[in-house]
Amino acid sequence: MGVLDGLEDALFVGFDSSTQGLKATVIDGRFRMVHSESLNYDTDLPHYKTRGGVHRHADGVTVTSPALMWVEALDLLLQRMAADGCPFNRVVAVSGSGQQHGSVWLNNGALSALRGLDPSRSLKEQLGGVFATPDSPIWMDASTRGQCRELERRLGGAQAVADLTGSRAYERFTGNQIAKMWQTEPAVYEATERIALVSSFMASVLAGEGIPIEVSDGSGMNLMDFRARRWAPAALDATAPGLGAKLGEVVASHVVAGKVHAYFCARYGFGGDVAVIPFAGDNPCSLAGLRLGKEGDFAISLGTSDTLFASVLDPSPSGVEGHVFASPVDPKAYMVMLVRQNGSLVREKVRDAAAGGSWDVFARLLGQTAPGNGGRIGIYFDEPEITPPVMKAGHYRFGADGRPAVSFSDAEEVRALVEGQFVSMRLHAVRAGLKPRRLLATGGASANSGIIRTASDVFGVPVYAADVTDTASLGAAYRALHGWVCKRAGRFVGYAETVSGAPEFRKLADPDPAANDVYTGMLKRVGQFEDDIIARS
Ligand code: XUL
Repeated sequence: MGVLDGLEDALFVGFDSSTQGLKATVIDGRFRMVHSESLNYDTDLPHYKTRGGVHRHADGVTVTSPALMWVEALDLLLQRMAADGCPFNRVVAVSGSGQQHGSVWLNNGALSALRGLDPSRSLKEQLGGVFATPDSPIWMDASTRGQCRELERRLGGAQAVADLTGSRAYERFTGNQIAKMWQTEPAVYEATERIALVSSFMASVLAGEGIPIEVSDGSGMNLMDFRARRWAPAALDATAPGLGAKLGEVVASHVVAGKVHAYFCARYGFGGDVAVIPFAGDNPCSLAGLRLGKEGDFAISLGTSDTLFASVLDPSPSGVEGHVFASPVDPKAYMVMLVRQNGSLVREKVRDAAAGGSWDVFARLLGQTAPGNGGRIGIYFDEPEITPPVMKAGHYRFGADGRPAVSFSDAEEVRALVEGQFVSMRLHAVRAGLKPRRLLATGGASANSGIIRTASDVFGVPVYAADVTDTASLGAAYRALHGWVCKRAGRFVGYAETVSGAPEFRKLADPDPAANDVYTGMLKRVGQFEDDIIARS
């Protein structure tokens, strides 16, 4: 019997609680897309007054989102899906994806409020009072530099933190955010019974109980022993007192962790026994959506942040850059990843300034210049950057002679931006020992052929794409299916075996060797310019 036999009509939902909005993708047991729906926080829930789904604080480094907005979004999204006739009664399992690192601070009454959800009142009405702080620190927050240095000092240096937790201390990683909360707002810390991630929080709302933090998302906290897949006592102790009890256990990715609460059955028509598979981070879910497994297969995700990631069996974490997470689909594998924070927001800004807001004009401008941009190089940061670690925003332009340039023509600017982003990504991939042999593109910008061509030329490898650009919610739906298949079989079933019938990828671009040589020649210069910028920031 095949692992999917009998599941033709069963449905699997993948939610994606991203920085900007909430989505859901519904597939059947034959990988057919049955339904999808999305909403945008800024425009659909304008009363939270977010921009890009976040609140940027006046200090320039603190970034939070209102946790209640995520709750209200869930009701709104499900209402829209129900109104569109989504057959919730056929759903057998749900899972989800959440922006990584963001934390939700639940107070003493929260778990009982979740258990007692009443279908005659909205989630917003019932869960408004469950937060020890209404403002959840999110991944764009860069305010914990001091806490990072302290963690590295306590654990024996950056490499020691990476060897234990998979990454050196990073500002956005949840443990450092927790240390800051304990130090600066001890009353909030004391009032907190449970610290959830965005992923485990959304799962907990759906299940009406505390769903644990899943191993791949738990790897983004600087708190978990990423090989043992449990909290590292030394990291907990170095972060805040009594932290283990506030975090709960870590849970494997593919198990049934709860069932959808009666609230959602009564309001939206879910059946009475729908499995909740632990929600994971957005990048781990994208890895699942792209079914990454083969040696040398890398994903390049071009979204709010740009990330490069792959599945590996034998990782060596770096104390300088990059992350290693427990895999969300294989209890014996790992995920390696680089993050560049200044991704699509910078591309959109340059598109607005140089191309009148049009991607078509942007593509035409890109076509007007040759690879290498006549020696011009641009490095653009609108936010503090993660890779390379730059604290101060700024646009840096350099002429062919290596001297700072005040401005570029529109065509030069567009090429400098796209080349600068990918050459930097390749540079840091090389430094982290990552060697892509093919790239699978995902995220909004993967639909842009000029950008994809440049990625292929810079890395010197072919680029492929899935049919959907949102592989995080698709991956969450695949993970719901995988969890269900494992439960039904009563054993761990390989992920590759489970998703082998999913649609093939399409080739988008093959690299041009001459252009690739030009980019290889640029690596050193870009590295030097970045090092100068880091030294000044
Ligand atoms: C990953 C990271 C971002 C967020 C975006 O470490 O910080 O990619 O996950 O949602």
